[in-house]
Amino acid sequence: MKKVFPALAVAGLLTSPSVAQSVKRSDYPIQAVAFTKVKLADNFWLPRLKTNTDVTIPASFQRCEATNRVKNFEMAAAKSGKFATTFPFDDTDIYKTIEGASYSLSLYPDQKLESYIDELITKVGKAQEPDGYLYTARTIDPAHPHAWAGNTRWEKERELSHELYNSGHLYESAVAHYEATGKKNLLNIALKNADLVCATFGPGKRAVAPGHEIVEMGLVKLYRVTGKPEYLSTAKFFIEQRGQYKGYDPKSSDAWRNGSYWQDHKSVYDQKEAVGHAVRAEYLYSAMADVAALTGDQKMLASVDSIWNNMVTKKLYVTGGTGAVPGGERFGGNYELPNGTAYNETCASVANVYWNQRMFLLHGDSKYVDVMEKVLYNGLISGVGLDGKSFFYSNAMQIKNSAVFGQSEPERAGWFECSCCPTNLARLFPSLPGYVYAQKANDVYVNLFINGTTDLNVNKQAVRITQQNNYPWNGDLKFTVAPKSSADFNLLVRLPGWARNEAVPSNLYTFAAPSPEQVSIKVNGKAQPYTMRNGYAVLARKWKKNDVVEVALPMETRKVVANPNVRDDVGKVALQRGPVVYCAEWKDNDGRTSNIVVPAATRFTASYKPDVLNGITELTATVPVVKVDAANNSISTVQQTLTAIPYYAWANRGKGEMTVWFPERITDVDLITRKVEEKIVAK
Ligand code: FUB
Ligand code: ZN
Repeated sequence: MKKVFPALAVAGLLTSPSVAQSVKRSDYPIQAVAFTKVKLADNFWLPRLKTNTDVTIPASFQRCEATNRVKNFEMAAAKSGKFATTFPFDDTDIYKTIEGASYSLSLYPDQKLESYIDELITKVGKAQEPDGYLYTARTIDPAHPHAWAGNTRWEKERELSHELYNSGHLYESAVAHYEATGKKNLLNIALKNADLVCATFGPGKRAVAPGHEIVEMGLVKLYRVTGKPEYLSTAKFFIEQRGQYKGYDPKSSDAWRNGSYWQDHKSVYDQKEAVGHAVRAEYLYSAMADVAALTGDQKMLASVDSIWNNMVTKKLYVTGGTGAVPGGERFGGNYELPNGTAYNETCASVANVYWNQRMFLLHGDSKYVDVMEKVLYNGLISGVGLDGKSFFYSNAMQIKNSAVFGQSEPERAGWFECSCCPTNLARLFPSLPGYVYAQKANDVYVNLFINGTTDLNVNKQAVRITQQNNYPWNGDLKFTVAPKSSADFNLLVRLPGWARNEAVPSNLYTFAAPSPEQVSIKVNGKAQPYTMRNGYAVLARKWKKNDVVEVALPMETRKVVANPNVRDDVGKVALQRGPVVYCAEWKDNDGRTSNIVVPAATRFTASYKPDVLNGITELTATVPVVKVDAANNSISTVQQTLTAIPYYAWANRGKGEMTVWFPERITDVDLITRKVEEKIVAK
């Protein structure tokens, strides 16, 4: 495999002098340390990345073959046949898997995989029309395009054709492939398509607010690689097209009729609230952050700041999930966060990671990383089973037995007809090393606590940082800082909100009681004085080779309560330890969880179980559970051991009840008859 060219690293992204025409300097004030520069050695994440490489990516490629997604490209090349899958965006599953596989090649070089990717890229290239158009749902048989595609190119782009969505994923994939392998075969296909897109859309040309955002983020990535201004200006043009279509009914409360489903109900400059289809929305907000950073557009920045505040104060589940409403896979109204029907698409969590990373790079505030960490350790990885090949599309917040409540108990599936989520995870996981560190001049940010090593250049001085910890189970963090020779710089260690008595950076969730435990920081064994800046402990000193920083984060089990406006959570508590949010699952709790009460005085014991669910810290406590008498005339409580597991680990041991929010009093428990209860337990 061709190694990444170190000389191409510009601003945390890579630019080839042979490709770049002019590299624009204005950008995010903070730069992420590129994923290629961070080598992980982590007990929690590395096995997940390995499973992604060994299981998820091969399974995704295999499913793209088996479900005719690859065949679509072959037929488009031959201009014959019939589109053989369901959705016009099915091409993107191949792009996303190539993207994930490319990142993965940087971690685990694999000649066979690289050759397979090259074969697929050849097929993609052959499916591209001479002018750059790439959309198998039309090219296979232009006289009979997909029903969502319209009779002519772009005609239905505002609604459902996904032509530009496909382009966006192509660009993201091409840049990852180029960065990881140095090869331009996919990049050239992407650039040809992007040139067509830029020639077609823009002032005085066609105008549309893309029906499913991501082309904007993709164009920005191409701009970073090539320096070609049209890519950035077209991204901005697309963003600014929102709110221009006049055919909606602004008075309608229906998200489709009033345009909010597409974030198309008003100009982005007037948008203040996270609305509509959550994946679309969070890709748009990510692109707004990109474009605001690259162009200095303060109005766009103000909008995306307001939208983020709305999301984090009113529309975020305690697990980091977003997009509460199943109809339209969309954000609900303010505080509309029901548990029983929570949608929480896995792709929305992927998009939320992208968005929060960009917000951090804009503002340098740890609150964005706090949200990102919450998503990463909870609502994102709940989307994939421990086997790496079974997935949730929607991430439930509460499962009550179907026999009683008529709710079907979800099971993970290997693939979906609309299989956006598995392939989105496949691409996000191996890019994780790129989220650990960031830099701005003299400041080195440590955002995530993931074991491994990074080699940085701080003020032209080589500095190696090594992390050793047992996070997220243990709060003792150790960093070895090794400049080549003594060097002055600031190490900014994120002190997570949860370690500072802040459940989220808003009043949406708070801890039931403050903890008196304090963070402690030592350097070379001695207490280190530090100042706080935007949620970071600033350790300013002349660093010497092998200085050791020890940070102790208080790792207690905390009860979380929701803002009383979240109706479903009133009178209830959730459990959190470190960044990990817990749930109770039927398997550990005598077959049921919807009868469990967690009174205010409950104290939990935390114990690490290496053999349970690939190694977890489990929480236990003795609590009352509600029982109904045989004649269904009276209820009583019996004391039982409540065993809680990390939310992300549920649904790996069969179907059954699951609870995140526990009533504190028995009056808030849903009763079921004794007969049904016996049936459930016997199951
Ligand atoms: O429309 C493409 C993808 O399909 C969306 O991002 C998902 O929500 C699913 O609807
Ligand atoms: Zn999805």
